[in-house]
Amino acid sequence: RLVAKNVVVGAGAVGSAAAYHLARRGEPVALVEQFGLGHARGSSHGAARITRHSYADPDYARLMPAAFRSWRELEADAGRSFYVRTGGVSFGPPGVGYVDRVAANLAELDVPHRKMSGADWNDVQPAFALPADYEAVFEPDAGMLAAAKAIEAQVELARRGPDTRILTERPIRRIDLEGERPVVVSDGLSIEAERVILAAGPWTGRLAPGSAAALRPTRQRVLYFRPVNPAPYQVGRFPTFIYMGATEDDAFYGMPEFLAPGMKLGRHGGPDTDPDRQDSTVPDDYVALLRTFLAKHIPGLAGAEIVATETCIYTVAPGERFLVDFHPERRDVIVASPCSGHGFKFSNLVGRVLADMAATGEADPAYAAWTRLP
Ligand code: PYC
Repeated sequence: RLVAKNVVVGAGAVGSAAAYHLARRGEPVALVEQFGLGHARGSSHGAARITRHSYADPDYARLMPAAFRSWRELEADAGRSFYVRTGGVSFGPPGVGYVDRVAANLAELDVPHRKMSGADWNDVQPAFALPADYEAVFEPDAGMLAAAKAIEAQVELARRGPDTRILTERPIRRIDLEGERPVVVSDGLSIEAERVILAAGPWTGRLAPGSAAALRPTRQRVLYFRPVNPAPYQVGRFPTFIYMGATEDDAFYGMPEFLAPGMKLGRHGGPDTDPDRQDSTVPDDYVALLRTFLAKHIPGLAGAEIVATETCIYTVAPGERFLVDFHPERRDVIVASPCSGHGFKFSNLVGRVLADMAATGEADPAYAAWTRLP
């Protein structure tokens, strides 16, 4: 049996960020991961993620300036950069209201942006062929984060703390809350902790049963397209994009080629799944759906070769919000599921918030929009 001051369960984007921020505060930390570091079974793998202030939900838009700052701080600590500025466009058919809400939030935050019609956007960016009456808003500061490299840096910086242990291949079976202190139970190993941060991605609901009903793991398919002439779709010429249609499942995103072969594209949303099941199949009808989307909006990519595929899991909370809170009955267990398919850009900041919650036993009201455990 080990005894540890802070135990973080899960070494993905959020857990590694929490360990880094605890170590940065001079706190001892044990970071426990059920697989190897950088594994592809959860939500944190892959080369890149979109970052943007362009949010329709004002609670999340308002937290983006702090999220951008937190990546800059990580870059300063690590001595290398993870953010690349590509610009990002959000677009969709008229009447949906998404673009209006995004533009209103950008205006409120004083973030540079330009709202325009589909026709105007096509003039700016000839790779696109949006219907003329579409609505679009372009944010020049949107871009991408080098996801895998940033997580590696967080782990590396966590290791530089005064007393950091990283335990891999350690599946956590349960968190025992019977005694005075929480005990994190693995096979042949129990760790008694002063505080536990549970950041286990799609496995979080199982380890924090009170929150399980609110957390729904869904399986996403991500495809990498490489056209014969990739130059117009590369960083410097092509932006990240978010498309939002009239229905919940009519949502797509894409980003230029960056640290991976091909341009990344996916539908935002997927079927419910069991995170223990490994399924990397990509159904033909899903490929057809993406090609139809491309034919209508970015036609030069519709026939492009698919050079790689990935699956990953979203852990979706009600309203696509985050779930970051103390356990309802005790302050020494913190449950963190800031995902819902849009969490990576916040993950370093969430790590800092979690480290502060663990160290002080208090939640900063500035982040109250996240802290909603049912
Ligand atoms: O939050 O920008 C985002 C995003 C893109 C794809 C999935 N989430």
